[in-house]
Amino acid sequence: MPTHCPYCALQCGTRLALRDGAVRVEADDFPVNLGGLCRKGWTAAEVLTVPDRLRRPRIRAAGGRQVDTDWDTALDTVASRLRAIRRTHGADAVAVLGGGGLTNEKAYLLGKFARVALGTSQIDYNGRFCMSSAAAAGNAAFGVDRGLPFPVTDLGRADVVMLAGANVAETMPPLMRHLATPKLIVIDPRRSRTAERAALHLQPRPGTDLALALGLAHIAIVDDLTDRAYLRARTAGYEQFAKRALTWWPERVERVTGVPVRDQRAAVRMMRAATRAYLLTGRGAEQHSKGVDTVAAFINLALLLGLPGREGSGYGCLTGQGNGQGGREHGQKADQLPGYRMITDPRAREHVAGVWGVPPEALPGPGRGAYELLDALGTESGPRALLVFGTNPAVSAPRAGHVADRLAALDLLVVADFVPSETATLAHVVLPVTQWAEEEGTMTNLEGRVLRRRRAVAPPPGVRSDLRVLHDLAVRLGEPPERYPTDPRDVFDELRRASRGGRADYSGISYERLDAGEALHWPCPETPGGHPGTPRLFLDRFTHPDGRARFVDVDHRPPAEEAGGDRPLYATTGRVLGHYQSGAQTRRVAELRRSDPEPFVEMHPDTAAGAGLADGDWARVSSARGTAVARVRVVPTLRADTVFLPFHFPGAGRANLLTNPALDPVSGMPEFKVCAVRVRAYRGPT
Ligand SMILES: Nc1nc2c(c(=O)[nH]1)N[C@H]1C(S)=C(S)[C@@H](COP(=O)(O)OP(=O)(O)OC[C@H]3O[C@@H](n4cnc5c(=O)[nH]c(N)nc54)[C@H](O)[C@@H]3O)O[C@H]1N2
Ligand SMILES: Nc1nc2c(c(=O)[nH]1)N[C@H]1C(S)=C(S)[C@@H](COP(=O)(O)OP(=O)(O)OC[C@H]3O[C@@H](n4cnc5c(=O)[nH]c(N)nc54)[C@H](O)[C@@H]3O)O[C@H]1N2
Ligand code: SF4
Ligand SMILES: [Mo]
Repeated sequence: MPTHCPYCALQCGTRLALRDGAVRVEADDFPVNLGGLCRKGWTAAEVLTVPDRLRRPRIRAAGGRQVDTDWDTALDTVASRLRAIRRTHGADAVAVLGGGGLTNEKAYLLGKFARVALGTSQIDYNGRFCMSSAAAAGNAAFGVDRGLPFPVTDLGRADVVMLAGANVAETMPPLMRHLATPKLIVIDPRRSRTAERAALHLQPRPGTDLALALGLAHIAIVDDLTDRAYLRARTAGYEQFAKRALTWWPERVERVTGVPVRDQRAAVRMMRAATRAYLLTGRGAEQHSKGVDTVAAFINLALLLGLPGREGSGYGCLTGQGNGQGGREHGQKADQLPGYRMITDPRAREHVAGVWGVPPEALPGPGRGAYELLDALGTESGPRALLVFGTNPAVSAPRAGHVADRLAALDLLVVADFVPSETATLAHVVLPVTQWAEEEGTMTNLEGRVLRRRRAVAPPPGVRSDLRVLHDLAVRLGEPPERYPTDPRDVFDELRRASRGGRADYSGISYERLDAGEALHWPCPETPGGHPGTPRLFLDRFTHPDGRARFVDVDHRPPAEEAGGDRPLYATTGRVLGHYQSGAQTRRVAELRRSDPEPFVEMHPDTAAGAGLADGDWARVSSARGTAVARVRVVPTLRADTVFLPFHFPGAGRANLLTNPALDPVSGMPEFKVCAVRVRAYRGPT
């Protein structure tokens, strides 16, 4: 059975075989993975049958313990409490948090359920923590937000690829097959596994990429390395940005970032000398309180070099979650309706309300971004109830200790999941759902290509699909049953209509076409002959009405928190190969648990010695928010002013006990990638 890996946005092609009643994952020769998989993909089937798989709904009993219950009791309880909360506090007292791992169908129905069945404006999703900065910058520069506006197979023919804050050797290992030939320029404060493969590694202080990108732009302009014909023909706003870039001369940039002038020059020259070059950003550059401006500065650099919209070259952002791309198009984002329409646009409201069979005025307006939503839970003016589908914020949200307190302050927390995640264990009601290999649907990968997820095995008795859960709840809230279809194909057909004419137009895509093996990238409008989809955007024009890409005038600013005084170090956070996100899934897989069993903190030998620590010791890492306990890994190639913690571990090992919820003013992205900390030896129990 051909399908795709349940985890990241690469959506590697897999085949599921049944052997002795158990599902085995085999690699498929799909273009993005070329027969390769990472160890998370190989072991993904184990999550289907983990011993603590949720198989029955649970409800919190007197005394606080969760006990098994039946579906009717669970759903009746949720519906009656939601009705009561709504009656007393209004519709916005009920909130919804979705996820970028949900299929397109689930993301779509969740948005509709929130806006119509609950009538709430308070819905957002974990993509706020992931893609939101790149999305905002992409929209501003190009007029549309599709992570990669070209297929990943194009990368293999490049001469040079610059990766700003992306560690693809660990986060998308099979992508490295496409990066074997190009020379790599990697921008990362750590000598990551990707940086080890680079021809040139720039190692900035965390939180200074914006200055670095401005500095590289400065060199391109002053050394006459820009593509003037391209700038004239295809861009707008160059003059103003050029004035800004001129204030970021190389020595100033070296002082702010720590990147030597000669490396800055080498990077620009390598990019300019290439016939085919790509610039890609990852979360390292994006997860900052200035993430949008940082991505805009990198896009400006790409425009100076004439890369976007040119055959064989380009700019792209590496989308992270399995359906991180589709998840941001179908209306689970606070300000969005399906088809990547804006909820404040009267024409968009009219179109979508028409598909949903409700008057446009019945649709609520925009709600809060994910962190603001979590921060408001249980407060005077905030939501009293939260429904969670496909995210584990007790581990993955910034300032996680505070977020756990907010979750605990709710009158009602409902979590739909297939494992007892750290958030599910806090819930009043837990609803057990199906997972990838047990269900049908579609996902949109990092290239904007729509893929089919296929059912290979029957789900365990007693679990329901997310679509069914939404249907069952909506009906109990008084909605007509046919408004919430439970067959993914029916939901997709409605999604096609809702997206028609929007920026992310799926109306020409069907299960039949996908099942026939067609490679369909959105936009794919419905046309008489069958639109072929759009693997490469921007070759003729950008999506702005005048067809031009925009330079956005941005300036550097320091991170929200600088190291100094009794917190002399920068902490940054990210991923390791063996675990996925909050770890709710991968920490349950024996092989992955063995390879990465416990929280750790990477630090330079001098930093460790200064704190009286040696490799293998336990350390307390403390920020203004809290303290995380992690085992020391001494890494001589790391900057001495920086420590790194993966965020995959629960409890006292949560990196997010430290992180700063300073938000980007445009995207609402928190500053996951830099905060000030101190490190001390830990001598307590582990
Ligand atoms: N193994 C694994 N793979 C995954 C995931 C996972 O959890 N585990 N998650 C998926 C998801 S949702 C996402 S979003 C992607 C993320 O994929 P990536 O963006 O590649 O992942 P990160 O490890 O968060 O960050 C990348 C690098 O940024 C560096 N960095 C930290 N601070 C800075 C900075 O200030 N500037 C720069 N330039 N770099 C900095 C880190 O050292 C790190 O090596 O991965 C996807 N793939
Ligand atoms: N410090 C720090 N924190 C970070 C980041 C960082 O780099 N540093 N990165 C951020 C990023 S980029 C991301 S994407 C987030 C991710 O963080 P989370 O949103 O917490 O991601 P997951 O661990 O994938 O959580 C998904 C949960 O939903 C469940 N689930 C999976 N599929 C489904 C489904 O189809 N239906 C339902 N109902 N449940 C499902 C899983 O079992 C799991 O419990 O973390 C963010 N947090
Ligand atoms: S790279 Fe991503 S999609 Fe591919 S096997 Fe690994 S986790 Fe799955
Ligand atoms: Mo992500």
